[in-house]
Amino acid sequence: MKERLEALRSEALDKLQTVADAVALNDLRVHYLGKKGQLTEILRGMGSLSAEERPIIGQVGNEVRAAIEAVIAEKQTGFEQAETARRLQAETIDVTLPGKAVGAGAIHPLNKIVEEIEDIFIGMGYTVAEGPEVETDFFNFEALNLPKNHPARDMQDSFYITDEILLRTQTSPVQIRTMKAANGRTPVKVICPGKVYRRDDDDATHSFMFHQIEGLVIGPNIRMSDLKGTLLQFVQEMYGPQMQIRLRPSFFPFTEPSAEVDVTCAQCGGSGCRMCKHTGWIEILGCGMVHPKVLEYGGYDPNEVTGFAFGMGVERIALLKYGIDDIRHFYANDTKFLSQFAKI
Ligand code: 2NL
Repeated sequence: MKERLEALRSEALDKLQTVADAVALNDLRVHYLGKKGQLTEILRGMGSLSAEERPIIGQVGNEVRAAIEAVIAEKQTGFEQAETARRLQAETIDVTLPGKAVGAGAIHPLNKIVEEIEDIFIGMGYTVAEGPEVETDFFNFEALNLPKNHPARDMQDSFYITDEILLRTQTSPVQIRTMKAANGRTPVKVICPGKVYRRDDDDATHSFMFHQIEGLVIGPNIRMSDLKGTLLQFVQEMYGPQMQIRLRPSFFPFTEPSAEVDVTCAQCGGSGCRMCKHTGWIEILGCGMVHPKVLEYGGYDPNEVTGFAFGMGVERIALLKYGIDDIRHFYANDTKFLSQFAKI
């Protein structure tokens, strides 16, 4: 029996020398030392030994088990260290590699212009007001001195939802709402940015939806010179202190008198170029003194208070500022186009 035990030891130690991995190692452990393994199998024959032989064989059995276990433990440690080394190698992070850039979004160029304009007027004490894009005929036309069948309504073909409800064609209805909410109190100093809608065929300079910013000031003794000074301040903050403005007479049903405002051509500084058609001036907005009827619709007595108002198209300002040739770029959601303005 002793010979069988020693033969088992040398066979087990031989096999263990060439074991390839932890799985094979465990198979060998079960094969030699497991409950139904070779060692147990041999020792089961101890019952037939004499009382003198039994402890001797028992001791040899223990030595064989200890020898096999020792090599298994040694191999096990070896496999574990090799695995740790493999993982350390495989999972190495090169901390010197540049990080992956996160594709951060950016503010849309139109919204950026709106925010710049808002900031300038907030600096002059204005508040910003917003209102519904779906408006009633009253706020969009009637209260702006454009009664039904007024020929000026032809100027702006509109998207009607019912006879009385339409998509707003300017942001002026927000200003009428602001006047009514003020309940006759002065001063009112408000700017109203937002989307407006007109039934135009889209082309490089027209869109059925575009953005407008209108401004309104109401108070005792508000004069045209206040309007002119305010617009000059705005233009010089927006485009630079060297810029000048000029007012040309115009007509809007909701202002009297009315004017169109030109600003020094930024391209040529006023000397004349292709962009300003050799006039040195670029038109940027329309304005005027609020019509007495509009003051009345807003809840004011035109004998007590006066006011000025102005309106500008945001797309036009953006096209001029960035030298863009087609308004449709603003609505295409092309990130290659939009990302150009992320850092400006
Ligand atoms: C333009 C011209 C303008 C106004 C808008 C206005 C609003 C009220 C009363 C009187 Cl509540 N006027 N708005 C006045 C003059 C011109 O817009 O060319 N916009 C793109």
